[in-house]
Amino acid sequence: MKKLSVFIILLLIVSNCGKIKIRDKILSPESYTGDDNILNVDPYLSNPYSLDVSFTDNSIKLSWNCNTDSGFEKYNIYRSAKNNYGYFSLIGSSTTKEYIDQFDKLIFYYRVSAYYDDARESDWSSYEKVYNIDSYEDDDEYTNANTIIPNGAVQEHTLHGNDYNSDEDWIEFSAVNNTNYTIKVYDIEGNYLYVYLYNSFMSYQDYDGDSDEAVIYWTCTSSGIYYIKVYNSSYGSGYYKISVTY
Ligand SMILES: [Ca+2]
Ligand SMILES: [Ca+2]
Repeated sequence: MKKLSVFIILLLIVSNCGKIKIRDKILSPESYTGDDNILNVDPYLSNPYSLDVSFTDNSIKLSWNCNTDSGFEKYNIYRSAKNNYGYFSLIGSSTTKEYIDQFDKLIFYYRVSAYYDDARESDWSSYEKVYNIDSYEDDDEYTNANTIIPNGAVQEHTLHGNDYNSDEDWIEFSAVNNTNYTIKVYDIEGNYLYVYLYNSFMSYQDYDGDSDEAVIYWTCTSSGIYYIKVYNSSYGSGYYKISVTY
């Protein structure tokens, strides 16, 4: 009887360890540092593909495709601030090929897997990098431009557009006659960014465009409010910092 009790206790410990191990692996993949199966991965299951991100009602909408097998239960959605397998965390699940998320970081990544009712899980989809909606939106028209203070704080913006819907950012500043200004857009991510400078009559003053750093050196000849427009010439998404100095 004693032997049987010990056996049952051992059996419970072993089975619980197994459960905890699987659960930990699924819920805390950020603890993983290797590059083989971080989940209870079944390599024969099809993983989701064509993961896409769009923005709707200030939310992030994920959509994807997948060829599922029998026993399919749900999709698991993972998010990371770094493009590294070891840093992705499970944030939610969906029984459809869509997921709506809200997150306040400017740049991060998603991956999706398919989860089955016997605790098997497909490998992750390819990652999708997200340039989130920044806190200055909606600034797509010069009438909604946000103010930047010359010699003041640097601003961080994103262009959250995609192939069909481009973001455009307007920023205004007060300039003084006979002063030399430097408008610098730097730490650029994404495709070719253009920076345009206009006066308050929307008369074009100057421009620059670059994939690393775009700079306008400009001398003000009439005090007033001036407008900066930043956009991506290929409707892509991206990130930049902007400063105005004199
Ligand atoms: Ca923006
Ligand atoms: Ca904008």
